[in-house]
Amino acid sequence: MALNIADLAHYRHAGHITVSGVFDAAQTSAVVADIEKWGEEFLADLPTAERVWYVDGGVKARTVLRKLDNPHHHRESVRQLASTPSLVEIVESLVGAGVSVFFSQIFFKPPEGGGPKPAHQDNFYFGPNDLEGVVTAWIALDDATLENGCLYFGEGTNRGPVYAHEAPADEPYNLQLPPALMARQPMLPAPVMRGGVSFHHGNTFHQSGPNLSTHWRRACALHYVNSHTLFEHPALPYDERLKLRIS
Ligand SMILES: O=C(O)CCC(=O)C(=O)O
Repeated sequence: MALNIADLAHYRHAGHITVSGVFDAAQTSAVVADIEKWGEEFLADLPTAERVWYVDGGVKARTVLRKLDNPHHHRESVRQLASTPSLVEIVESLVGAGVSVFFSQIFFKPPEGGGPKPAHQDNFYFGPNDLEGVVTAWIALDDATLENGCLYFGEGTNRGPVYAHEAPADEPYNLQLPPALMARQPMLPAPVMRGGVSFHHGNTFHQSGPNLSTHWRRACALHYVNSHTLFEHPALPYDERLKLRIS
């Protein structure tokens, strides 16, 4: 499932590309079952002070997780996704051979109010020594649609700089691109069907809307680096000991 020359040219130009059908229904269902179980355990043990980081503020009727960090470290089901040869082949074609997962996240985006993720650049969060050495593989565990909060991208922003981000005073983790910059940046939706993967460059502006549907929009984001890329000046703490060599 390697990318062809036209696909690679599209990625270099637009800063992202979607590949359908990388995983089948059995694979996505197994991961969903596993992260649901993990999420219940995590929520039960979550200290009050950390709830604001992990609980979705948009869903008022019940307590539900917004995200979980480093599933590649905690869950065998996600390690299997991360080392799937067809996925790794694409990742290597984008950043070069010899890749590792440096960080990963489950985004739950629950039905009936799951909150939006404001526009940001992963390379501001990660501060890599090589801006070209980071690619995110965003795996759709459910269909991601306009209604349930698919990703939106700023076409070609991968070819621009990394901008300073700002965060609301009470949400220091929620770093985002300044509103004045976003006012002049069109963002285009990129729906992905379950089992498809959206790959984006670390500089590419991206965001997601709220979940206005009655369906989950769960996804697993694997942040890969090539063999010489490190998070040298990260904006938030990332634990390098959790880096997982894949190839
Ligand atoms: O899934 C989302 O809503 C946000 C994803 C994201 O920011 C990422 O994968 O880098």
